[in-house]
Amino acid sequence: MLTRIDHIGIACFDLEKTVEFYTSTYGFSVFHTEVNEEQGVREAMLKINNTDDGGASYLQLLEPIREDSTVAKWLAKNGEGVHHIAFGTADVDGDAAAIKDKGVRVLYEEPRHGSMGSRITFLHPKDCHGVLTELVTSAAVEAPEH
Ligand code: V0V
Ligand code: CO
Repeated sequence: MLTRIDHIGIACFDLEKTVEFYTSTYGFSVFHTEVNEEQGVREAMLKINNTDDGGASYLQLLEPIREDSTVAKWLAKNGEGVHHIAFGTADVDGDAAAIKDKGVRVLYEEPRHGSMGSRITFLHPKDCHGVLTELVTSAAVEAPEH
């Protein structure tokens, strides 16, 4: 079950400048930074609020680290802006399978490594009314048996 907005992914050309905007304009602070080699990004997570299921909601600021990364490709086409939304779930495997059964393309066979040790997968934007959609189980959650 999808229980919260985990994060909104925002693609940018310059991570430091974009972090500076979000911290100085709104007063958000950087909770975590990370390089994800597999996804071809470096990122800053700005925590917006805690949630009642023990998780939290973040802004995820993303800068590509390679020209062939999906975010670099998207930036070249669209410029900076909202790149994806991510829903939090205690069971990314189960929810991805159930959503796949409804005819939505799930991009990975198995969830991959995401921010802060989370497990993530993506749904194809063309099957989601133009929105690249990510499903996230945070590292703190024990995966249920399947
Ligand atoms: C592409 N399209 C999008 C889109 N990216 N539409 C909405 N939002 C996006 N972000 C559209 C694009 O305009 C095309 O539409 C069509 O999909 C095919 O796009 P493409 O440019 O030809 O690119 P593809 O097909 O090579 O790649 C698109 C997909 C790719 C979605 C398959 O971006 C992907 O695998 N994304 C998942 C991984 C990812 O994005 N990682 C970065 C975040 P038209 O022009 O044909 O109409 S990493 C992250 O979030 C982490 C680590 C985390 O949260 O922990
Ligand atoms: Co994300």
